[in-house]
Amino acid sequence: MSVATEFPIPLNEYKVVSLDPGQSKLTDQQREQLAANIQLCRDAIIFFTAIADAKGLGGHTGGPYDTVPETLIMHGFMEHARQGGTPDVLPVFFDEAGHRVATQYLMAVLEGDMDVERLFHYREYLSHLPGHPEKGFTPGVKFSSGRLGHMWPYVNGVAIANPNKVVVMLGSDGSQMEGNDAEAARLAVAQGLNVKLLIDDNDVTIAGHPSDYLPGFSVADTLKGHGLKVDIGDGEDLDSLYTRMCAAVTSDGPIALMNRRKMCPNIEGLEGSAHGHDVIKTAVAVDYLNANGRGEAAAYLGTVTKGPGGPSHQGSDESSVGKNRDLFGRILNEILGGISEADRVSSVRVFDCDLEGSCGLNHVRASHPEVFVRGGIMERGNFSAAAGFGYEKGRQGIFGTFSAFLEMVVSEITMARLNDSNVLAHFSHAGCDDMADNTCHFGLNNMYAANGLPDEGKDTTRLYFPADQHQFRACLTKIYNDEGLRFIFSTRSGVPDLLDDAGNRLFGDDYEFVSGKDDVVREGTAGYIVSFGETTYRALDAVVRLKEAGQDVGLICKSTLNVYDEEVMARLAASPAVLVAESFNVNTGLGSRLGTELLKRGFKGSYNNIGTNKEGSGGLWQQMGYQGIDADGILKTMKDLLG
Ligand SMILES: Cc1ncc(C[n+]2csc(CCOP(=O)(O)OP(=O)(O)O)c2C)c(N)n1
Repeated sequence: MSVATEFPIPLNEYKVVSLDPGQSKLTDQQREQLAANIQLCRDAIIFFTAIADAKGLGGHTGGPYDTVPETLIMHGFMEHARQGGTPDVLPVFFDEAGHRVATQYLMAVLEGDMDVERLFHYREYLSHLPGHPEKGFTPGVKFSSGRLGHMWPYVNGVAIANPNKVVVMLGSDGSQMEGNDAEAARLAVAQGLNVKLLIDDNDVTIAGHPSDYLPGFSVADTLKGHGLKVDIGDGEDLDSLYTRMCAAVTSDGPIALMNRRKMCPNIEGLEGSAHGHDVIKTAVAVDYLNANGRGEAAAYLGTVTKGPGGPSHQGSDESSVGKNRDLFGRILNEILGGISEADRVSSVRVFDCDLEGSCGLNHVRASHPEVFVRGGIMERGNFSAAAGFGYEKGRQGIFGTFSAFLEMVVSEITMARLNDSNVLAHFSHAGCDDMADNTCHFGLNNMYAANGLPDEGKDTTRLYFPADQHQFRACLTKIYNDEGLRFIFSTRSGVPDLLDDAGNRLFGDDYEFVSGKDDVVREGTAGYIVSFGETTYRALDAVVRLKEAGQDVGLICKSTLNVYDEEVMARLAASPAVLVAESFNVNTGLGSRLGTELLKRGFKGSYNNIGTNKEGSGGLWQQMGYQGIDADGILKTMKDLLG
């Protein structure tokens, strides 16, 4: 059986249609082949993204499905250029919405850079098909993308470097909310760059429809305001899409084609729905594939089972797992519920950046819409708005997004601090645990939030990364009323309850969180591991096993990351060995600082710090082991340290 026929969508039937943009009308034959290609590719995207759903790996279907027509027309223009036709088109499908990575994997197969079988393994551990495109990591993938608003400015530079080529970028209405895109528009216009934007204007992002939550916002009018040429049309009308794309590619200078369509056109149950943004549910995909004559693909989906679960751990209760990122919103609701409505409205605003449910803010939107701001995908502006709301004593802005995007607001944090603002910021998806989205979505540099000057103790900025749901609750409740900038971190993954030596909850009902105080999880004479967040229960498993093997290693849970608990520091400074185990960047995390602080306090022992140290592996819980920061990795490093 040939390679192509083993994949149940016959991608070997794809025939690239060489398209001369100088001919602005499709011939009947071109139209027929193009339409067949579009259907084939859309079916393939449905199929292989649904495999990831069946395996529990998440992903995105609607975005790449939507943009197939413009992608394949571009493919035709690129083919024409490849055969020596004009204009010359850079053969890269730059995409500012990196979650639409399925497009890149599909095109890599159609271009012959990747075997079609690889598509069975989208987002799987070690498959090299991560949730966002990573240059050089996947055969045929020519750029990295995944943080919205980061690609157009970059593409401008590519266009400046390639003055004789047309450079194309797939755009999205979500990505266009980011301020970077406004900056990029101005540069593209001022420099007359030959950049062509194909914007999927489907009125859908994660949290809903931009026309509902950002009324007044129009991508087309925004871009026109920057002086950009804009052409609005129906993305599903193949003839007019083709004619508009020909005009764009054959005229000089920048232009944005607004390709309007409902999300997931012709997918029953998803068309026009915000759920179309996510991975298609296997059952919906089965119905779609059957309805489109792809019975074999539908049948295959029925055979796919969930991927393997992770290892078990000693020292924690895996029957009681807390999802702290979700709990954030639930606990916040409890706190808000205890404040009178008038005080709530005058003293609190909660700013979402389109990730609502991912950071628990959906609960606040449901219960307290009076203080909820649906901010759109505008982290920098929303963080500053939260800080501005918390400009006066007695008021605070609450903010939520993924930890990866903390890197975007570092400068805003500085200005918020210099304005004595009160902000409570929740950055979920810290570290790398459970992150098939892979490297660009890892939350590694969270310590950048502690970017102030000590100034004789005046800086009240605090960073917190609680280790289980009970510590998270105690922490959030306690710090809610504090002043200044407070950052609280959680992971995508759930975390089990930590247990003491006797098997009782470590953070029991009587536990009181004290900012800046570390918790001694286990005492040890041979050395200590210092950990926090989701790495703590893994470190505890290592400690239990080390003790069993006769090495009396202790464990410190350091949930306040940027304040040193002098009692614990004295204990560590007197210890023969200290290992920091964390999922932050090994170069910028707690471990990169704690050694220095220990030396200042007379530490003479052995020291090491482990954390995320290489680009991701795809998959879920496997990411931690890949980085050497699962229980086995921590155990091995501690053993080596003890000698
Ligand atoms: C800087 C940044 N903020 C937030 C996200 C999380 N995120 C991923 S996709 C998405 C919504 C994107 O909407 P759109 O680009 O219109 O894509 P579509 O829903 O059409 O697939 C968000 C908020 C991100 N990837 N990057």
